[in-house]
Amino acid sequence: MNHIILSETTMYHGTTLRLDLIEPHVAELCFDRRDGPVNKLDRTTFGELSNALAAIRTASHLEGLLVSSARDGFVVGADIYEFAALFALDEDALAARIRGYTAIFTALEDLPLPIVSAINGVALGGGFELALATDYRVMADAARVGLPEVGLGIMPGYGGTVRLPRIAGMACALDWIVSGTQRRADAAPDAGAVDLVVPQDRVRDVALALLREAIAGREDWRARRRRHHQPVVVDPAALEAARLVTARQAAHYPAASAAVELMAKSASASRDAALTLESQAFAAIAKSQAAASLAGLFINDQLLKKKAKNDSAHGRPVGKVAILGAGIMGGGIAYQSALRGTPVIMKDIAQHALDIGMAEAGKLLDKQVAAGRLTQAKADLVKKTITPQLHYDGVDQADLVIEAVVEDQAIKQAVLAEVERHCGPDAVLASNTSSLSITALARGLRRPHNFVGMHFFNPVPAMALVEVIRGPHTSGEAVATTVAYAAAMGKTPIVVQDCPGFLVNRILTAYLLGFAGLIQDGADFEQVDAALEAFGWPMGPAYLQDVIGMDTARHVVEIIAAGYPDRMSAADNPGSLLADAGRLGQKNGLGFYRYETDSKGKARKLAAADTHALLARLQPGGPRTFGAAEIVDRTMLPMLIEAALCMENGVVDSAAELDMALILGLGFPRYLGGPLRYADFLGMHTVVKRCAIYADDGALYRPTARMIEMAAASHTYFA
Ligand code: 3H9
Repeated sequence: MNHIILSETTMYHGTTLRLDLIEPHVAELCFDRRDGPVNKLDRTTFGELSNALAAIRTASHLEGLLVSSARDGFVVGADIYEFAALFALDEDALAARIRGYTAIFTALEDLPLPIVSAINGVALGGGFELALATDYRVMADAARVGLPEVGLGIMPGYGGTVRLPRIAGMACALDWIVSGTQRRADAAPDAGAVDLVVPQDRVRDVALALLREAIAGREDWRARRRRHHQPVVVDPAALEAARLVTARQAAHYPAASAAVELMAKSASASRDAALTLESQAFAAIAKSQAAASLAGLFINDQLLKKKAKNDSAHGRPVGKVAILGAGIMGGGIAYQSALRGTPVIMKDIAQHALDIGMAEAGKLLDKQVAAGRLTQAKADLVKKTITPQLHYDGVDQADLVIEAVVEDQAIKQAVLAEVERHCGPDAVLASNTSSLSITALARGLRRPHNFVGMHFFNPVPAMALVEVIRGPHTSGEAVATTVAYAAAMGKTPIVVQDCPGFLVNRILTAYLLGFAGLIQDGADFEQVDAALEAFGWPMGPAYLQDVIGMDTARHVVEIIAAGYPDRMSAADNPGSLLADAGRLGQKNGLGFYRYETDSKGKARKLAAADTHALLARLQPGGPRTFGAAEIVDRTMLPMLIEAALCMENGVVDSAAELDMALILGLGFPRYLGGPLRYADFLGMHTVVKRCAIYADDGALYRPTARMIEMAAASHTYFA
């Protein structure tokens, strides 16, 4: 039942917007979604917008229209939750649907009266495209505008590629659309995309005043509107630059490149013809793998945010933290915690380790200052909230204690048992381990219910993921407290059950063993790296092990493989062979590759002449050439199987969390959306069929019974 009382001035009222007569000849179209947190352009909104426009057209006394929002933001864009169903339409039907929506914006644009948008908050994607269909845009100083579509694997579809170049010029439009970045108020007017920037509380008044000027004829709104119909002046240099930038990514992320070509093609077209071309190009791009995956990642990310928020409500507040074990890792954790406002005690048994930890925190703060993100005074204050010490004083006041000593079970157990005696009875005790069993580490603790794993990824400030590992005795409150603290640090926590390798390293190990098998069968590691980098990994598996450090990578592979002896074996692991030869990767300048430090202090990767000869020891059959498709399958299939097993074993709660963990923790190619979405994209039937090709290569390629069932029933992980 609708409880809204319609006043005499209400011309139209929907659930997402309303139209009111605010002056005798002026109407206000106000976006005010009542069933959700933000104004967005979904099917309902377009229907209601269409109705509101019809009401305006029948009101012949109207002389001007104000477009505004009653929510904190303006309009956040198209409803991303509708994309899966929308993009499932066949390409022609999708193009027609989108063209239908753009026709509604065109109907707004063509109203025979001046129109001003009052952009009070974020106006992104379709939200900004809505504002571009009006004659003037007044923006709040705190608002942000932009066309972020390429970040979702798509291009603007509601007129952005048509109106922005006609209003602000081709160079601006290419820059905004290709980069996808959100623009603050200081950048928007210079670019010509908005007309005025004013304080937040003045936006509506100033927009209304501007509208009155236009109605009075002191603003030539008709001349401005004519620009929407003029051809775009092609800027060859900007076009060439945009082509160069987008070509590099086009294989996996085709949207930006397609948008550039579309704008080149439609520059001379009439507005309506250009809009038709845009709908067609949009529909083609919406069918890409990146479009499905990246929209999926947005939704996954929202789910994780919600879970962390929920945990924050159930966890204990964390006002102070203690870290045991300084060094680079401890220093990184201390920096991140202090930067986000939680003071830290950093305790170690060695002064030089404390010095390294403080130097690391200081270096990271200096970087923030140099980048203009922190003032020196604020950085100094943050640093003061990190207390390095060799004793346990004050640890009893910490709400959460993170053990970050060397990755050795006996040492960790001893340190944990000792620190537990110094902790408050309710303090959460967390171990930062990448591979040791939380169940085993909890043995010997007096309060195992307070004990949890907290696996930070290296380097801590750069890596968003934190695996929060629940042991058999860990309480819900300890998990919730750790999740909330990790989120407060600005990290993305994902809760996993204790098992060898937890989630990310377990799945990584399956991939590295697939790599090891290829090498044993004679593959050239450089070709494997090249094929997997072309497939979308930031670095191939050989290079990755060099970066991780061969000793660390080897330790992880050996421990985790030992945990799954039925399908994993670390025998003849190339990483172990190189580690035995003292080739630790980047850290000592030689691994699979050789490294030289360039003038900027960065490690430069070079070929190491003798690696092939060394690896030949693992290749009884001699060298063999593999095609890229086989290299991809032999490394990716073990990953997909391990991911499926993690789901089946309940290591993680949902497919969304598993995929996000791999994207954030491992740099899994985003255009694939994560291992499970990739399995969905291939179809489980195809995954199982491809596994059969490698059945002779061992249990690493044996799909689970559930996978076979899913293949038979055409089931997917994501709806
Ligand atoms: C587009 O427009 C394409 C067109 O050209 C053509 C299409 C055919 N859809 O992040 P928050 C929800 S592409 C649905 O927590 P913040 C979000 O789920 C689109 N829902 O807050 C959450 O809901 P809940 C271009 C959306 O302050 C709530 O809003 N637009 C959307 O940290 C608050 O979000 C974008 O890419 C959406 N588009 O950040 C904008 N946006 O409370 C993507 C937000 O129920 N969104 N929600 O969990 C963002 O960048 C951020 O959410 C925003 C707010 C900056 C808006």
